[in-house]
Amino acid sequence: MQCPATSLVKNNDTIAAIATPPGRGGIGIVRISGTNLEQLAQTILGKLPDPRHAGLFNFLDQNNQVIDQGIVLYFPSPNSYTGEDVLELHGHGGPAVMNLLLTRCLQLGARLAEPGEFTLRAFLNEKLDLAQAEGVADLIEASTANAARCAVRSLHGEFSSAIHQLVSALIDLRVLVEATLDFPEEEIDFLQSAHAVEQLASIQTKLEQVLSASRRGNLLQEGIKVVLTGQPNVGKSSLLNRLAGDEIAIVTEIPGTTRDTIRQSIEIEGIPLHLIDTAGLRETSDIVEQHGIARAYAAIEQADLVLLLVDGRYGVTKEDHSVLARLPKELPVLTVHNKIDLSGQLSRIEEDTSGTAIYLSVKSGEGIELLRTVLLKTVGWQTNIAGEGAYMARQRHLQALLHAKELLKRAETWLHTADQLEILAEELRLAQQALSSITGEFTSDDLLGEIFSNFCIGK
Ligand SMILES: Nc1nc2c(ncn2[C@@H]2O[C@H](COP(=O)(O)OP(=O)(O)OP(=O)(O)O)[C@@H](O)[C@H]2O)c(=O)[nH]1
Ligand SMILES: [Mg+2]
Repeated sequence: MQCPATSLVKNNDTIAAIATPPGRGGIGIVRISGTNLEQLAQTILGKLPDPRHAGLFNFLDQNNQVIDQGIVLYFPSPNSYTGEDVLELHGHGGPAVMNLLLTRCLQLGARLAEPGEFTLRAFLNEKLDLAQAEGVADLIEASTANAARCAVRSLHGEFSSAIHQLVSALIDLRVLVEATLDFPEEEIDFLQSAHAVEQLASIQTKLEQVLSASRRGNLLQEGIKVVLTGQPNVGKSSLLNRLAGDEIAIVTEIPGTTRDTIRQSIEIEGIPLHLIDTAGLRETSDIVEQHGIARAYAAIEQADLVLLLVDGRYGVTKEDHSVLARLPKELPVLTVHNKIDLSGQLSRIEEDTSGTAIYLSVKSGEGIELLRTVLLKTVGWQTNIAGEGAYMARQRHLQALLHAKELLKRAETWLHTADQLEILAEELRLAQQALSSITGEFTSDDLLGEIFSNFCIGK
């Protein structure tokens, strides 16, 4: 659901929502935010609660009948989550009582909050920057302990502060370059004596560190798509089942068993891997199988990593070579020599110029642990540092960081030649803008709408 564009404008009407999940629970919370909640609080509670003190109150309907009794927290502006007055009514967590409470708030002039609208207000009132606001949503969404730790780091502003440090170093360099523009005769000396080249190199090194921490965090959040491909009957579906620990795909000794793509998500050390089993690749006149093979190639187009399975008894055949030739050039490929129980080989990893090969038996399980380790290594996950220091970066953050990296690379060329200083100044300005988009200083309303509409209601 998309946030209406109007809610991106700083609104000060009163919003209310049930902040706890639907269903029954010990406690349910109705949360209200607005510029002046005194009247509403007094009407529902009979008196104004003390700020930031838990108090026991009756929650009253329009006839002064008690809807529920519970704890109330009142945070007057500006010391609240949204920066406005915030009132939390902690009642009993049943759908009927929660709806009665919410309806009462709406009768008193509140409007139902849009998804993420409380956090949007916090952002617009500068309680949080955009990366922190995204950290809130990512923390709620986190499905592993590692992901939760990363998200909380973003929420506490560690990611934002790394970005701010980069931006501030970049501003220093920009000031220098812009000043040099005013004295063109002395430009080389001026930049040299101010160590401009060193300043830029140090920014690039820091950016590289942030990028690497962000990539690791992004892996934790989004995981990677791994496509299993190869000739029919080599054991692709068997491997999917083995890694998933369940009989997901049909396995038979008949070549051409799998027709459709079969998707299953698993986790290795908290990293989500989205496995996609596909139809065996071969020349065929069977129309259903042809469709399956087309889907297999379509899945490969979307893959982050391909496992090319081969029968260990025959190794990489000329058919496999023609499959390899069709794969996108940049796509990492692991060759898996399966069925070593039949070929009599030992489980092992071999690395050469053509890439990494792993020998295993899906049937006996020998070499499967090795495969798990290699999978993590291939996606850049360093087990020893795991989630330490990783930032819960989203795709848009990675793109902004990569864009800034490219602009700085271009700036480097101009700086070394001390030529075309106007262009250099412009590259630096754009790099700063790219970085600032992460924390929300340069962000379009459309993007804000998209980000906040993906929150749950009540947050
Ligand atoms: N001996 C042995 N047999 C295996 C091994 N892995 C899979 N098989 C057998 O090989 C046959 C084919 O396995 P599948 O997993 O269906 O192969 P596939 O690559 O998915 O085949 P298609 O779906 O036809 O493309 C089955 O009979 C499996 O039991 C293995 O490591 N050792
Ligand atoms: Mg199969």
